Amino acid sequence: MRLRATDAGPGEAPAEVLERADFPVNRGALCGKGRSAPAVLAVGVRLTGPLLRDRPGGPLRSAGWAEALDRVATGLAAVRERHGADAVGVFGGGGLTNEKAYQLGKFARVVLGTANIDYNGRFCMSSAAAAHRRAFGLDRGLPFPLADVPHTGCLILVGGNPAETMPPALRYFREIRENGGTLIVVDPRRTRTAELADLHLQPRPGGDLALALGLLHLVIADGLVDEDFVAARTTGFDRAREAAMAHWPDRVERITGVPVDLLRRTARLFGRAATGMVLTARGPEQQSKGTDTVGAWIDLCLATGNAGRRYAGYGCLTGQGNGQGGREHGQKADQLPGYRSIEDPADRAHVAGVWGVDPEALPRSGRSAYELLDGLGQPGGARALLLMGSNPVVSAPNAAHVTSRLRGLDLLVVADPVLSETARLADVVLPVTQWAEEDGTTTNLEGRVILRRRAVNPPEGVRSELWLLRELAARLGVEAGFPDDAEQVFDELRRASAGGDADYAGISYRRIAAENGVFWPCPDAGHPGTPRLFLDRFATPDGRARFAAVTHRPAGEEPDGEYPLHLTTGRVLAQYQSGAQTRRVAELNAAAPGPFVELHPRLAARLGIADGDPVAVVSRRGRAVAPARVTDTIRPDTVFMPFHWPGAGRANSLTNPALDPVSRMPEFKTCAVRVEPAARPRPGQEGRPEQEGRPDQETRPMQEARAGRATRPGARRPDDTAWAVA
Ligand SMILES: Nc1nc2c(c(=O)[nH]1)N[C@H]1C(S)=C(S)[C@@H](COP(=O)(O)OP(=O)(O)OC[C@H]3O[C@@H](n4cnc5c(=O)[nH]c(N)nc54)[C@H](O)[C@@H]3O)O[C@H]1N2
Ligand SMILES: Nc1nc2c(c(=O)[nH]1)N[C@H]1C(S)=C(S)[C@@H](COP(=O)(O)OP(=O)(O)OC[C@H]3O[C@@H](n4cnc5c(=O)[nH]c(N)nc54)[C@H](O)[C@@H]3O)O[C@H]1N2
Ligand SMILES: [Mo]
Repeated sequence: MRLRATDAGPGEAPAEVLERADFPVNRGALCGKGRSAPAVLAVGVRLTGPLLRDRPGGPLRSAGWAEALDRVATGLAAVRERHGADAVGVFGGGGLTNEKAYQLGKFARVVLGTANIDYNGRFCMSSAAAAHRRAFGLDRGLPFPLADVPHTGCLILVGGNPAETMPPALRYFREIRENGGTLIVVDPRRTRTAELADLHLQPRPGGDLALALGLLHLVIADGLVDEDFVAARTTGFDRAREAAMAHWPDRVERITGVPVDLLRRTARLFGRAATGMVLTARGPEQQSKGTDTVGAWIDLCLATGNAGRRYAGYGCLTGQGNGQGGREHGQKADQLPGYRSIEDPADRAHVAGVWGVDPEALPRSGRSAYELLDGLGQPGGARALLLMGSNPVVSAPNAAHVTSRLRGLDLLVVADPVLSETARLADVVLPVTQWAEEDGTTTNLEGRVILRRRAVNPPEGVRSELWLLRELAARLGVEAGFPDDAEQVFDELRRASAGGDADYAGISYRRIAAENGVFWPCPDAGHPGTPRLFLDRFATPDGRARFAAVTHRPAGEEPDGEYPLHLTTGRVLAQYQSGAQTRRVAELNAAAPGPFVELHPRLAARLGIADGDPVAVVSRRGRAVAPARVTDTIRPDTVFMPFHWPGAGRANSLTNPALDPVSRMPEFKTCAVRVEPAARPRPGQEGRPEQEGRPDQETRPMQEARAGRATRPGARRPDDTAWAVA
């Protein structure tokens, strides 16, 4: 994709997007959010200067950069002084470039000296990452290029809906069938992706672990195990076989709701295919057993010899713009750059050497994302938070609780291009540049490092994160080591990652530009990069892949008499994540104006609910109200809500923060709820974002943003804005 700068008036897109047919990953195709992306760069919806609050509960007012940064630096220093370094928390985002993620991690460890840094990627791919490392000794989303996908004989896509979440990649899934292969989709909903499949397995939310074990059971029973592969390239099969034996087909049908006949057909199609792939996305991963679930699907691949060879293997579909790179360079509590471990003495020494600090001075591993948020303002928890690239008021599990924790902080600092729901709660808001306005690299799900060059000028008054980290470091007494030039940061990142799992040492801006991206590991300038991993050996000490050998267990919360239904959550095509940006784009809002609750016609009839009626979804943590969308594409025992909206229809008012013991991933994909008819919220009353903030928070920049939105040509106000939060 390329951007062309245009002359833009207030509230207009400052650029247009040009598609690039020669780019190998998407072959030039973009989805609607990509094409409309310039609109979120538009001046009218952007913050154009820092905001700060003079007293708790007071209004946000405009401030200059020097005043805002002084306030942040003194505030952070005061908290550190009184409560210790770990009382300053940092929360990053998988949308940040590699350079920003790296610099934020370094800032936390070197300038603040805190162990408590984590990021929203914990809510995203952490279970797949943990399972990858456990099985293969290395975590890269795909061990092969995406372009290999159409050539596999049988693909099982578990809990992913690329038709809505990754449209540019959808053609690869279609091509499997055009090439004579089989596509099998596992999803409690018959999604647009499931419509494309040869087989659709529709398990209960949380059933994926049992399902994978049931398939492994059948593969073994049918004699479809690749004994040579298992003997030569794996360890631990005996225990995995034993675990699978306890998951016979009838039992798995009872747990998952998937008929035995479909289980058999799936096991045979996969086990007999010349090559097979399993790809997971958030469906099976965002569970309190996500790591084991992914492990069980990897076991199915290993048993059938589908790993470490061409057109076969396990992979995870990425989430955010820099979902892969964002988890490699030190935003994660337990990680240092290059995917090094913060607990490993040699790793600590290497990174401390690059940073010019004493290894002893580096903090240890801190709290994971939800635990960090849950502890805010509590004894032993952080009392100040620096937040960059996430909007947890909308996107964190158990969001009402998280919001009250954010309110209890001594100091909340939010860096964001727009006034998100979380920024509204902040004591200081720092307006920052975003993708098209700055140089930087990202790493895609294939491990391909990609360069984005600055294409347009940022609005007046906006600064880059690299700049503001440099300014804050200086105010906190660290003058060197925080350049604001992205390429300089990248060159340091290369050194910090050298010899690590995600080794970028041989990758330079020049090479990335010349080669359409470079795949890590790439240890030196002469190395070609590594598009396909594990062809000769896995990245474990003995070179063999490890079976997980796990057994089924229930979700953190299963339906019962009081809360008889499963709630699952996810995405729609036209909105992105917490919606902080896409809800500000008229074209996208017209396509997806507000939250809804999908429910099956049988369930709707039983509850006396018609399509479009307001319904309340109630869990042990809260209540959400949104219109019913009655559809037979969902299981009758399950309801679905997208999570893109704050206010009355916020799905995360309901979700369960039960955490996976390994990855610390919360259980976004299943909790127990009941559904009941509800009163329609009065227009303008419910679902408005102000509900999240203090009443006096309508700032001038916000009023301008609203005005800009309302008057933008083509801005259509959908009838049911009461639900939405345009
Ligand atoms: N339009 C759009 N695209 C996006 C995003 C966005 O917000 N909007 N976000 C990006 C990000 S960060 C991410 S992480 C990806 C996510 O991409 P996906 O993982 O494809 O998205 P989700 O909608 O969260 O979940 C996928 C599917 O999992 C199913 N599911 C729910 N519960 C279960 C379960 O228990 N088992 C199984 N097998 N399936 C289940 C849901 O019905 C849903 O269809 O999308 C990226 N792309
Ligand atoms: N119920 C439920 N909840 C979920 C999920 C689910 O499936 N169900 N999925 C989870 C997943 S996979 C994810 S990834 C999270 C995502 O949810 P969030 O972590 O909230 O991510 P975004 O909505 O992308 O928020 C990014 C914020 O950063 C800002 N931003 C964008 N670019 C930049 C930048 O360069 N710098 C800075 N400082 N800010 C920037 C945006 O304006 C926005 O306010 O949600 C999680 N929450
Ligand atoms: Mo994500």
